[in-house]
Amino acid sequence: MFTNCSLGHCHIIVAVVLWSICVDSRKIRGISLSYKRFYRERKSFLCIDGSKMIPFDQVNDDYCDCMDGSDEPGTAACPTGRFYCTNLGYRSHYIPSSRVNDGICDCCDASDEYRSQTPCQNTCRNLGQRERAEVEGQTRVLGERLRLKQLLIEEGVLTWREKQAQLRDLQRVSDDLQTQLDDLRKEEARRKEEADALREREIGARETADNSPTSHYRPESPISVFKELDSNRDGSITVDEVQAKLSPVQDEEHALSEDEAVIKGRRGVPGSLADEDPNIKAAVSAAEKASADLKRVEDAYETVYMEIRDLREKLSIDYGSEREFLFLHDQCFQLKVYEYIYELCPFSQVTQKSASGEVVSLGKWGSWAGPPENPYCQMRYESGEPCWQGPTRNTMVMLICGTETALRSVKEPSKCQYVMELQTPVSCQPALRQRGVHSEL
Ligand code: MAN
Repeated sequence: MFTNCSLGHCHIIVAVVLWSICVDSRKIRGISLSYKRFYRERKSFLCIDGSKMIPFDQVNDDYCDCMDGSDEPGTAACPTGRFYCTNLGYRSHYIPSSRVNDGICDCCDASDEYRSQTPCQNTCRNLGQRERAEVEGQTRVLGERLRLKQLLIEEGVLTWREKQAQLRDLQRVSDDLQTQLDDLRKEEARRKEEADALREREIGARETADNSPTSHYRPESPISVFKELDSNRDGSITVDEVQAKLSPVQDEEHALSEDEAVIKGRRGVPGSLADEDPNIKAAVSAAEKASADLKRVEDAYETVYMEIRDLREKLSIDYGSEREFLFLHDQCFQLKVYEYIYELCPFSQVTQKSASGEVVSLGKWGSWAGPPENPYCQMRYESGEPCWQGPTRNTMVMLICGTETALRSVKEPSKCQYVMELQTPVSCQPALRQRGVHSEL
């Protein structure tokens, strides 16, 4: 190409090339790709805010013409201007244009110090590599945490199903015990009635015998006599009680002997009839057995009832949209901070144990307390032990993402108001968008 040209022609070509490089570098410096369309070389340049039209060669001429600083993207001339660091291989960003050629390397590609004495190195490649490695590391860790989260969700689903099945079984046991209770109550009532009827019959027979003209003992009714004699109301009559009731006071001569007291006592004591009559004895022991059977089943029913109640209470708690927090139930986490040992039992309570061993409630499970878009990032525990001359103790638990599930920190930002951090993979969220390292050309 140059072989045929004269020296004069060559000078012109070199001048044109240098001019175009100069114009191009002036035009391009400090502009992002997306803004390039505003700086297409024409005769004139319209300030980006539309406020002014200037000749194009006044762009980046180190004199500020536009109010918005858009005519000087590559110089420090405009106070409101901003310089775009392309930073190929790393992240591009803007810096205030006052930092252009100020002797400090701001852009990692050194583009902001194009006319300064400072020898800036292009460090974008190294920075980019380091950042990519970091991002990869974080992505790997997050991936592992999300895998753990998935396992805990699956564990939660299984536990939930197990608990539901357990509840159904307990309900069946409870229904069965209820039926048994109905039968046993009837059985007990029947047996007692039988025993009472036999006793009444026997007592009636004895009263008839006692009403004979030779008898000087006139009981009103067996029960009232029993009550009369049973002075300490313990349900049994002792020889001393009979002697005390039937012997004239301070009259040694007419005092009842022990044998007389036993005989007289027996006449008014329905229970003791069983000792004499085998039929009554059998009926009483059948009634006692029915009572014991009933008591046994009542106890079993009570136990099952409590288990059902606890299980229902447990299943009524909100464990997250995928029941991902269910695994925290029945676990407790401790952390020692200064002289206190703090314990968080999720969905149950928070306590503070002092060096002296005193345990103070910092609140009972209240509710999820995160913002509407993420309610499961905070838990509120309320109505703990009242604080001396202060409020009731309350605790806010912040759930944060981490590999292990553990209590990470406890603070008391204001008196008797506690804030804890519970770390768990269940609180990890997939990254929406990683900040990518710039690859704009
Ligand atoms: C105890 C602890 C503290 C609390 C004070 C308030 O010492 O529960 O956390 O601040 O009581 O008197």
